[in-house]
Amino acid sequence: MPNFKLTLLATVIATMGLTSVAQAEPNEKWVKKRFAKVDTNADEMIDLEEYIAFRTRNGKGKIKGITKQFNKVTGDDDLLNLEEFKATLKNKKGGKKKNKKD
Ligand SMILES: [Ca+2]
Repeated sequence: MPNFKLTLLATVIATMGLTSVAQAEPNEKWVKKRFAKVDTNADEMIDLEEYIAFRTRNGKGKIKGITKQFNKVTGDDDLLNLEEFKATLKNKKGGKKKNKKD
């Protein structure tokens, strides 16, 4: 049944393709969705309170460290915009998945 094998192979390749997409760098749509979730008062900026709530939502994370990171990323306006939020996500990932195909 060569056709069956071929179909199976195609399915496996397609599944792998989808998996890679899902694990790739956070895309714009995903980041915006995430941002909207963190931005609980929907003013399109994340303030320290919202950021702490987001980072400690699993009961993990130290407020002192989170505040420090927040201040570092926001610069001088004490508010996190979409670009800065994206930067915090990238920092967290650390680019370790670069050679994941190996
Ligand atoms: Ca906000």
